[in-house]
Amino acid sequence: VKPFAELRVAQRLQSAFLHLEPLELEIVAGGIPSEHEVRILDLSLLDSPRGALSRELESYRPDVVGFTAYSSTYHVAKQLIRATRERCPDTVVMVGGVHATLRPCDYADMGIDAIVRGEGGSLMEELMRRIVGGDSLAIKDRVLCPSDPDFDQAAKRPFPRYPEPDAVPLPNRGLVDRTKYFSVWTASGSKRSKTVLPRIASVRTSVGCPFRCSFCVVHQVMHGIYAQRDPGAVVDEIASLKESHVYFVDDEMFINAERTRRIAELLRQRGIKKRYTSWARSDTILRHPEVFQLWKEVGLDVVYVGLESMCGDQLNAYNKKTDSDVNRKAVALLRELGIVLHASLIIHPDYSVDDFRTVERIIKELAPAEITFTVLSPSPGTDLWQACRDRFICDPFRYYDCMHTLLPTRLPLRRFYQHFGRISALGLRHNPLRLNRVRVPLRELFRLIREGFAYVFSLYRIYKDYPPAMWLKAGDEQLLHRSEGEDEEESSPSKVSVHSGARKVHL
Ligand code: B12
Ligand code: SF4
Repeated sequence: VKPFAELRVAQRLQSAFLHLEPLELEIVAGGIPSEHEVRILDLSLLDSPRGALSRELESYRPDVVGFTAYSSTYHVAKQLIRATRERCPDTVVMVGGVHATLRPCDYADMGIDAIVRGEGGSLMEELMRRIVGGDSLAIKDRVLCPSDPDFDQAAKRPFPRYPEPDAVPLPNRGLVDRTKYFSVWTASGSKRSKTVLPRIASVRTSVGCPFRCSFCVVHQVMHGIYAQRDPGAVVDEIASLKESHVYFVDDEMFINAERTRRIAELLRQRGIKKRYTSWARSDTILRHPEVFQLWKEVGLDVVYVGLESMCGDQLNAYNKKTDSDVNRKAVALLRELGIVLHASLIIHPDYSVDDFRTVERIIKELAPAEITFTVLSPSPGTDLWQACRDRFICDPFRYYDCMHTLLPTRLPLRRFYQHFGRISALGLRHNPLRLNRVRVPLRELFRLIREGFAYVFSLYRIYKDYPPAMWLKAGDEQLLHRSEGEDEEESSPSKVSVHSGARKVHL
């Protein structure tokens, strides 16, 4: 089960610009032996998701239910898990995903049977065998059972190592409605675009990253290891996709330029013609312009770059190991290659009006580009989170989405979000479709305008998600109004039987 995003701004982002398939659950499903029946329920697609889960539990009566969650949906996952536990007391309930990996202790008190840390697909065969056999589900540092007496100790152990990439199963992509996943596609080789909202598939060719940016959890979860799939296997997977547009969900796909060169060459040799989006660091782009040139030729349209900031001091503070000059040169190089830049910039809660004005200038400098912003937010499970514990102005689980500030803002909260909304609107106005006057199908144009407005409007209004007493306050004054208590959803218990032999698994 994939939880839905509860905060409006995350919902708007998904309905307007980007909604990716639940690859994490598809990989887990790919590891479940074929004698078991598997379903995936992606609640992020549904209008009344809580009811949908209840109905599904009632009608399908799964023997095993597996939840996934990033920290941005942990708050919702927790409620859904509790509701499932109450409704299905005999069902095996497990959870995995980035939040479970970072902080398994957060799932300890909800009657869950197993908490999976790290990669899950490669564990499923063994886990299903144990479930059928009625054996303990605990597997060293990878699967923890809160009912075990040593759970607290086990939860403090280091993150498990990522398995050999070829041990990770291929995603089972047939379990979701593939027509629902899309991305806005602003790259266009001509003055007219057939679609700017294509259906999209996600592919992961590598996991991890050798860098150690202070706001990022990737290097922690992966112990700084960069795990890479074999180019042949990657190209086979791409060739098998029905979709013509692919989003690479690697943390940094191009770290090993030789490997990505090989993937591009194989795509070309095999005549695979699709369009691609990927993430890359600015220094990687500068180091290997020829690889990006090759990738442009085989279909790379958009590169997401975590520029984060155009100020050297800030980049140093984030331990980004790049500088503003490298960022500028990478932007210029992508432009020269005809690859659309998706620039991701971090807005620090400490920003003043002048800092926001600087961002406005940067937007104009980067254009035409897709430009998006996040608010610097310590992730659960990181040192930064630990260090900031006494400074959170709100429930840091419920509001963790890198849009809602967890930390006090220098500007009054309402003012901060007025500026945040303004730069986001400005960013949207500087996208390549608009600046290059690309003609797009009318239906899509109307949808983009409608959803784009709704998204920007939701950004301006983020401050309204905090108690009114905080709206006009700035800095440590905001600390006085820490929100307390959490609403839990009520759910009614019902009985579910457990079969022997083959199991019905709900992911
Ligand atoms: C692509 C991506 C996105 C995409 C959307 C991804 C999606 N499908 O929802 C976009 C660009 C929209 C995005 C947005 C955001 N993202 Co993001 N994103 C990623 C990225 C690069 C890859 C995610 C992915 O597709 N992974 C592929 C799957 C296969 O891997 P997986 O999730 O780890 O799953 C495996 C295991 O965890 C385990 N597992 C997972 N679930 C389950 C369940 C069971 C039952 C079992 C047994 C096992 C299991 O097995 C899986 C298969 O191997 C990650 C980086 C990373 N390394 O995780 C960041 C990451 C997840 N994002 C992050 C963040 C912060 C965000 C945002 C909140 C803010 C932002 N950066 O804009 C938003 C939130 C958007 C929202 N809708 O709520 C953080 C999350 C930190 C945290 N504490 O959770 C990460 C880790 C990046 C980082 N720098 O720290 N993101
Ligand atoms: S380069 Fe990207 S993936 Fe690597 S540590 Fe920094 S933010 Fe994380």
